[in-house]
Amino acid sequence: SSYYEQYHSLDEIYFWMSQMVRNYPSFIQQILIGPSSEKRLIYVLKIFKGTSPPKGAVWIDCGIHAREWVSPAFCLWFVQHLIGTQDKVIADIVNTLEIYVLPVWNVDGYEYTWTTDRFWRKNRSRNKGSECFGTDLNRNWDVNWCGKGASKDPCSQIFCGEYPESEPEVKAVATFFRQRLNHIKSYISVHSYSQMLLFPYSYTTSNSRDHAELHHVAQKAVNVLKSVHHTSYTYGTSAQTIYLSTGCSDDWAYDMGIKYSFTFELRDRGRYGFLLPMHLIKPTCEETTAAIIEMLYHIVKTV
Ligand code: 0X9
Ligand code: ZN
Repeated sequence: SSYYEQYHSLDEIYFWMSQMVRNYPSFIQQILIGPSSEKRLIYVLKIFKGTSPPKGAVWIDCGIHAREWVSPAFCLWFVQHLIGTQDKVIADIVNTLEIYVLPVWNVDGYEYTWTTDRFWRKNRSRNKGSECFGTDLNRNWDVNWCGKGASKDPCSQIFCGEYPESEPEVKAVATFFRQRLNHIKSYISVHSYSQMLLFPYSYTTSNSRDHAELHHVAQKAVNVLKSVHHTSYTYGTSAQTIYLSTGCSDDWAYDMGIKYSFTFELRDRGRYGFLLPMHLIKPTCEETTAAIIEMLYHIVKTV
């Protein structure tokens, strides 16, 4: 099977990134956004093919949770698809918008799932006064930080950290966003599993100001996704569809003014869970790509 139908170690993914910028220097750039807690480097790829200045940017991150291996696999697939296809809609997107892709956000945790504990979720930072390691990078944001659906216990899988943005992985992305706030139109975070497309809010069961439009975009995306391999997704606000949680990246991005904020939970619904077999990478990535392209096309038409 092809490179994109396999899971790859962190070192392989670093090498892949360097090859992408080397092979496509005119439209892929690699941006160092910061070191992780164990001092590994976190890189974002920037893809843009336009000749006039971009009308905005969209962000896609993968691998915030270490054990969700199909997520980084998706980011690699998606970048390759953007640069490898002749599709007119995709050409329109990459000629109009800058696409930022963060293939592995939680680099330390991802490495740890390859070497030591396949089911590790959090990052690998030390916690004061505790034997337990790690903060949940999706509970460490400055948005109702450490309220419901987050924990102050360093041993919890949903530990919110010592204070908002205490984790270098979160700080790096938050800083990147603050430097480009008016430019970034969309935030898309890719997790697994449970086959859901979620949008704000997560910290309250109330609807956001943009609920009708976000609901409409999610509905279109889920329909397109299903048309590829008959995979069913549920969609709706995080709090109403999955659970209440606070300090999450998607809510933070939305409240900073990034309207099109979404979180994907990719395949499956629990048969394999985090251990999604390699032969399911291809169909998962095909359908998710179709859904995200649908969403980005909606954005292109509004910028
Ligand atoms: O709990 C999470 O962070 C996500 N689920 S996962 O099983 N992949 O850990 C859900 C994130 C949905 N969005 C928000 N809760 N904001
Ligand atoms: Zn996750």
